[in-house]
Amino acid sequence: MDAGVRLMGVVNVTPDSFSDGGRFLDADRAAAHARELFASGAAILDIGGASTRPGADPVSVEEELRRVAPVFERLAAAPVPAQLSIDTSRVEVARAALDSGATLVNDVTALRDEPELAGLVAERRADCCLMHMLGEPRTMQRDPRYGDVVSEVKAFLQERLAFAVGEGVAEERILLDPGIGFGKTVEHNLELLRRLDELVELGRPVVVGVSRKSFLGAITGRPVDERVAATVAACVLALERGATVFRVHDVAAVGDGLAVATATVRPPWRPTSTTTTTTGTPTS
Ligand code: HH2
Repeated sequence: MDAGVRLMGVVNVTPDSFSDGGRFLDADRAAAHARELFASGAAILDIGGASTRPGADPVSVEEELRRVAPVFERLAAAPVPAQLSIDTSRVEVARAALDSGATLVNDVTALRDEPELAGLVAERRADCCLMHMLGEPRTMQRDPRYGDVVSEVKAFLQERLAFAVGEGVAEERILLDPGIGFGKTVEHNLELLRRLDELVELGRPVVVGVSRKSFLGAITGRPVDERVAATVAACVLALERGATVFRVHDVAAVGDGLAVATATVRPPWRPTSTTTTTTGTPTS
């Protein structure tokens, strides 16, 4: 796949995540799942101990740490050659993860919940993903409204980028994310995907997290465990509009979709050895 395109595999160490809650609450299972996602093609493993699904109640810092710290310890004991990301907005949780090998902090509050997190990211020279969210998870899906969703999300990300840089985070370490499903209607999500190129204009890599989300269910009528094809379609369109990092649960399927998409929209395509005959002709 194109060198700039990266899959970020989701490792939810939670009892209540919207699509896989409870499946990887045990640290051994979560670490094994992370390794499987890496084997399937994830360049980044995003480990989180607090659900941000609509309506989710916040968990304590102690509980969040109790969930994720053992997973980072297991991965540090037998390292995986992927970038480790901590999905948190808490300084204490981020610090523990950075101490155990994480080099990316994925903060869905874009350094608003605990602004001191910016200083930690700067000091550790970590990468940082800043995501847009309207409101907070408990209430964000109650009638979200925008004038123009794309310009508002863009202005927000621009302001958060400036904040992070002002706090000492190197600009080249920052990723931006429109926060699909975070205080947005189906139409808001679609408009953001349709006009993603406007966010790419901010000059930083754009991350998208469409994986299995409810707007895909609203369009296809499918339950959460049957949204892989819809996820692939949304990722392919996001790629075409300039996204480069894809936060997904179904790494292998999305990887195949993006491999075809990158070969098509970012030529030249080169055959891999397993799909070529001895004469160098692609087999199918
Ligand atoms: N979405 C979720 C969580 N973290 N981070 C970024 N940067 N972008 C996203 O779109 C994003 C995110 C929600 O998905 P999931 O982790 O599967 O569910 P839950 O929050 O219920 O654990």
